[in-house]
Amino acid sequence: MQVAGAMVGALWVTGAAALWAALCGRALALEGGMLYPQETPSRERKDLNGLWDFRADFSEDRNQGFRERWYQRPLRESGPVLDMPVPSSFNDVGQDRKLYSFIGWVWYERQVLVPRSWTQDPGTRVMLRISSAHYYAIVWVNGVHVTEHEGGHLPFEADISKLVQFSPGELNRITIAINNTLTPHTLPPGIIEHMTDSSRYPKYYFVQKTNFDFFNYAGLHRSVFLYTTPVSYIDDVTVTTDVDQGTGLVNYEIVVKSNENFELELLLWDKEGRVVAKGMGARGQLAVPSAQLWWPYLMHEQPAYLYTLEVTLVVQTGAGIVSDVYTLPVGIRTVEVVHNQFLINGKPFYFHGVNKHEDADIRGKGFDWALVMKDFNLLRWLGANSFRTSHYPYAEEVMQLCDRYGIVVIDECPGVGIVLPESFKNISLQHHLEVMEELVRRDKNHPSVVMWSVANEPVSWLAPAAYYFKTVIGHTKALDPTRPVTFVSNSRPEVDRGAPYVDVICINNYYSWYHDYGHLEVIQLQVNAAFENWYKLYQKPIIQSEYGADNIPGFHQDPPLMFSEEYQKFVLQQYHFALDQKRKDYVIGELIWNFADFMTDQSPRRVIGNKKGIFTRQRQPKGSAFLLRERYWKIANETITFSSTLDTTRLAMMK
Ligand code: BDP
Repeated sequence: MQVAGAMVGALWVTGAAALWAALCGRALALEGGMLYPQETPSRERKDLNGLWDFRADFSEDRNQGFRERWYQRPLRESGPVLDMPVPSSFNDVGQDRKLYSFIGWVWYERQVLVPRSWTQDPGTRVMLRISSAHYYAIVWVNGVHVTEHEGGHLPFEADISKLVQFSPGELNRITIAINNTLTPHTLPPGIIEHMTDSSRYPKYYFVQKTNFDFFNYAGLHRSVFLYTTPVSYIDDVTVTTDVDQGTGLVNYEIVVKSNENFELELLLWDKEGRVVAKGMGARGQLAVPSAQLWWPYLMHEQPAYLYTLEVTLVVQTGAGIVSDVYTLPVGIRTVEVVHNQFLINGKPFYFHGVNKHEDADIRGKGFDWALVMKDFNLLRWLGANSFRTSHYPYAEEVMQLCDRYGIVVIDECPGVGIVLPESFKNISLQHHLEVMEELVRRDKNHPSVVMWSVANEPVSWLAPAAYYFKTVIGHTKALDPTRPVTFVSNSRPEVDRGAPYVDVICINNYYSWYHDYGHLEVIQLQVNAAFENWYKLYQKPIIQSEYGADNIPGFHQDPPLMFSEEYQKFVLQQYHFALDQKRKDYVIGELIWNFADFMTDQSPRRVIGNKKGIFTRQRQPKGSAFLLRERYWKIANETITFSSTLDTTRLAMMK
C-alpha cells in the first residue's frame, strides 16, 4: 500500500481516479454480480450505519493521511476525529465552513464485531458492501487494502472473509478514504483551478469548477453493509420478461460461483403465496398462464404487481450439502418504442412526472427513509407516474420502492456536465462504458426501469460527441437489448450528435427563463417550434424532459414577474398548452424541473440553491404543485387502461 499512498497523494489534485485505475491496470470488465444484500435462510446481513470516526485531511497536499498511513492504526490515534453520521454527506453536518467546501481526501473509520458464527465457519463468505461513496474510495480492513472504487453513485464490495476470520472475536477496523475531487475524466466531470496570483489568493489556493447545477456533496451517502453467503453462492440473477397472449414469460439466467457441480431450483410465487411456475438449471423460461402484469401507477387498478422469484442453489461439497437462497421481486411487463409511442404492456404510456435530486437539508445526499417515503407519498399525491434519476443513479432502496409503487423510471447515469474537450477522450469514454455496465448490472431486474439515459446536456454538437455517444449508446443497447436508450439534449436538433442513435429524444429547454426572460408570451410558440424541428429531423418520440422556472416561496407578483409564484405557474401553463397540442401525436411525456428545490454551488444566479422545485427543499407545496396535480390527475383519467374514472378515493383504495 505504500505505492498507493504515494501515488494517490501525488495525483490527488489532478484527480487521478481514472488515471489511477489505468496505472494499476484495473480491469474494465466487471467481475461478478451485484445482487442487493438480503437476509435469506442462507444469508445474514448487518448494517454499519450510525456514527463513524471521521477526519478531513486539511494538509496542503491532502496527502498526510497516506504519508502517515492513517489506515494502519485507529484513526483517533493519528489525530482528532469527528463523529460523522452514515449515511450522510459530510458537508452540512458541522459548523465548519472549511469542511462544507472541502476538496480532497476524507477518512471514515469504524470498528465492528463480526458475529462468531460468521468467523468460525470456513463455509461462510463475509462481504463488505459500500452502497455509495462519493467520489473515489479506497477501503482497508484491519489495515489491509481490500478494494477501491471510482464513482459516487454505484455500489461496490469486497470479500473480507479471510481478514475477519483471522481474528475471531476481536473488533475489526474498517477504514474508508474518500476523495471528492472531480477531473475531466470523472463522471460527472470537473476541473481544479489553481489560483496563482498571490495578490488575490493565498498560497496553494485552488477551487473545484463543475458544469452541473447541483452541489457536489460527498461522503458515505448510502448504507454500508456486512453480509454473508455460503462459499458456493448465487452470484447473479438476470430476469427479463415477455407476454404471449396472456401468458407471462420470465426468462432467467443465474450465475453460480465457486463450484461447478450444482443444482438450481426456481420457484415463482404470486402475492397470495402460491407457486405459479417452477424451473431448474442456470438458464430457462418460466411460463405463467393468465399472468398479472406489472402496470405503472395510475395506468391500471392494480398497479405494480410483483411476483417473487426464489432461487435455491444446492451444492454437494466435501463437507456435505450446501445451499444458498436468493429471492427477487419480478414484475412481468413489456416495454417497446413503436413509431411515435412508448408502449408498456402494449399500451401507450405517457410520462407525467418529475425530475428529482437526492438532496435535503443537513444530510445532503445521504439516504434517509423518512425523506424517501415523504417523496413517494408526494409523487402519488401529485399523480406522477414517473421520474428521471437526474443526474445520477439513485439508491437501490428507491428503485425497489418504484417497483412496489409502479413509479416508472428513466434511469440516468452520472454523465452530466460533459462539456470539456478532454472529457470526450478515450479515458473518459472507457470510464463512461464502465459506469453503464455497473448501472445496468445493478438495476437490470427492476420492472420500474423502462429506459436508460446515458447523459444530460453534454455539448453534443462537438464533433467528438458523435463517436463518443454512438459508442456509449451502442454499448448500453448491447448490455441490455430489452430497454430503449435515451440521452438528454439541450442543443439544436440539426447539430445534435447523439440523437441519431437514441430511441427516444429527451429535450430540455427553459423558454422565458434563460432566454427571453420575462416574455411569457413567446413560450408556446417556441415550445411548438422546438417539437416540430426535432420531430421533422428524427421522427422519434419526444419527451419534454425538463422545463420550469425558479420561484422563491412567498414571493408574489401579479402580473407575474420572475421568481414569483405566479410566474412559475404561468410558465408551466404555457408549456402545458403547447404539450397538449402534441401529446396525442409524438410527444410521449413531460417531466417538470424540479420535484423539489435543491442545493447548488453558490453563484449570483442561485438564491441558496436552485428554486425550480414545485415543492420546497423541506417538501412543502408551492402553488405550482397544485396546478401540476390537477393536470396529472386529468391526464391519468384520460389515459387509464381500465374503464372507470380515477379519483383520490380510488387512489387511497389502490394502495
Ligand atoms: C438544466 C440542467 C439542470 C439544471 C437546470 C436549471 O439539466 O441540471 O438544474 O438546467 O438551470 O439545463 O435549473
